[in-house]
Amino acid sequence: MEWLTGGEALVKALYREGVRVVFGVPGVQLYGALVALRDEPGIRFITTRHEQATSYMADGYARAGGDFGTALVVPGPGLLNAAAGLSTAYAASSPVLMIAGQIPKAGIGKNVGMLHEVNDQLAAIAPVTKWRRRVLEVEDVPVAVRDAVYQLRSGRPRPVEIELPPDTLEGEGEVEVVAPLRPSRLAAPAADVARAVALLVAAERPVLYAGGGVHAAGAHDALAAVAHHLQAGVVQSSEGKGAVSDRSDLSLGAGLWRGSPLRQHLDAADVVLVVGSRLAVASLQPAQQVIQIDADAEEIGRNHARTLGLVGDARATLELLLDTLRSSSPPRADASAGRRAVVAVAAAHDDTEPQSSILRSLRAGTPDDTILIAGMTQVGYYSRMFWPVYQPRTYLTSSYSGNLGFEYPTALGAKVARPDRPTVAVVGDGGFLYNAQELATAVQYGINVVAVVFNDNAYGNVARDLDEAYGGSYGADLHNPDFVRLAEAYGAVGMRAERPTDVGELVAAALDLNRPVLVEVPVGRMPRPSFSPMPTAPEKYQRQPPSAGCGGHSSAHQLGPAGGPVHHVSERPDRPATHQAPDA
Ligand SMILES: Cc1ncc(C[n+]2csc(CCOP(=O)(O)OP(=O)(O)O)c2C)c(N)n1
Ligand SMILES: [Mg+2]
Repeated sequence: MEWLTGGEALVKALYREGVRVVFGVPGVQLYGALVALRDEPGIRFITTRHEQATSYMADGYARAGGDFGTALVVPGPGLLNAAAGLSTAYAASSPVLMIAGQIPKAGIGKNVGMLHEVNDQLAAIAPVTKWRRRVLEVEDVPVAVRDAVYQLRSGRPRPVEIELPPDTLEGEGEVEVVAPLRPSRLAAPAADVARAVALLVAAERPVLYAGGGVHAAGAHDALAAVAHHLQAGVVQSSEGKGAVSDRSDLSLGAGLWRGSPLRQHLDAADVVLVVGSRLAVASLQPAQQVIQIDADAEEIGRNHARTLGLVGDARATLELLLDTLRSSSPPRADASAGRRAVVAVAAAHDDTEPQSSILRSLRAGTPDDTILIAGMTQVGYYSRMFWPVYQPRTYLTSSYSGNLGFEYPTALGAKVARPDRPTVAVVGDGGFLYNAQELATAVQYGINVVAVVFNDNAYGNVARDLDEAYGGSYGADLHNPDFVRLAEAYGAVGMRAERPTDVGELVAAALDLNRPVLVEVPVGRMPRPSFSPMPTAPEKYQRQPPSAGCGGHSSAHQLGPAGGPVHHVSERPDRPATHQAPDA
């Protein structure tokens, strides 16, 4: 037992749980925590310029680094400012510990109008957190931290929040800084695994489908071993990219747009082993047998009826499945030639310009272990299909949350977690100005991210949709600063590409500088890739027929999971077009 303030108890508990970095914006309700952080040399506090960046950075830190990320914000508007990042972390199943202030204890729930009061802020953030707790007594602080971290490390990783009033943070008491709980990451029940193995052994054309849960569980090696034993290729969702290296012949890539070679290959499967994905966009056929490994029992069968659920940790479950598989059947004969053929035919569709050449240039200019933040911009959307990923946790999206603006701060958080890895944010002019002020944070703390800003002076995606489908753009033109001078004004390095395809060379040079760099790439409007369906406007707005080369997609408003112009949507009328978010 120690005699501590609530703030000291908080910081000691955080340290004991392994927290070494906190992203935050201070304020009066947080002074008790802030001074305790000041006096704890083992934790780095990174002050951002807007609360939005605290949660985005914590998310990037978590997903790139593999441990949870921690943020600290004032109550009310501070927490609400940070909610967009929680939304992304929630969608991407990313473990973020949000620590929020509160108004003084006596005022909570009275709605009298105290500074930063948002009455019932627990309810305000409930939809973007998996667990929340208000802590009122100093003595309860360490247990709250322990329980919050237990939530982050057990089951499905998603954001959690604890909130503490200023009088709790500044009050004193006898406190025990309790030991962390180490949740055991259990495999699914052996009987279920045995049933799954029987299905897989009997399968004629098994395919694996990897989602973000593979990264969350660190299930990469077990996944590859199962795929190898079965000689089954691994299809990846955007979140699952990197589950298997795209240098491996086991990877079939992520190009699941309608009619794609990969889609045909997946359609031909009789059994699909799904790991850590809710199958929001896979659109499997009703007759296909799915085996779904997921830490979250609620995800089992959510998007596909014929599902055998294996509820458990993906890594532990795949390891058990592998053992059972190896003892029930010999490895299958090499089928790599067939997989290579699928990949080759898919690669031939990588032909939309300038996106294709830009991505090739960028990939050539970035080492294999580069972390790419795939932004809500044309090149970002295109990367979901065609950016090869070679290492786990090196490709981050905003998942189905689809947040514009997440790109740069998420990249900064990733770089804080992995300073050894080149980190590149692919972002549009629109998205960059959501968080351009974090250039100051990058310079202040030496977070050497390269932001590649594709500048078309527009919310280009919106402009194109409205022009092509709704009879004319509106509200999508942007006036921008001089990006090179903007970067320089912050003390970062600014570069401008003469031609879009110079981007790879510039980024390589930028990475060599090992400084915060902004590379502006002036671009024009980019064509809609053939795999990306056009939204269908009400008839009265369709003054012109959809322009040619748009893939001929029709009917329903077919949109992607992450809010980009998307991909892998239902291609048959008999399949419901669910989980589709707007293009823009
Ligand atoms: C938080 C949020 N607000 C709005 C949108 C809608 N939206 C999607 S793409 C887009 C335009 C993006 O513009 P930019 O970053 O310049 O990329 P571009 O489409 O021009 O390549 C908008 C406004 C969104 N996805 N997220
Ligand atoms: Mg733009």
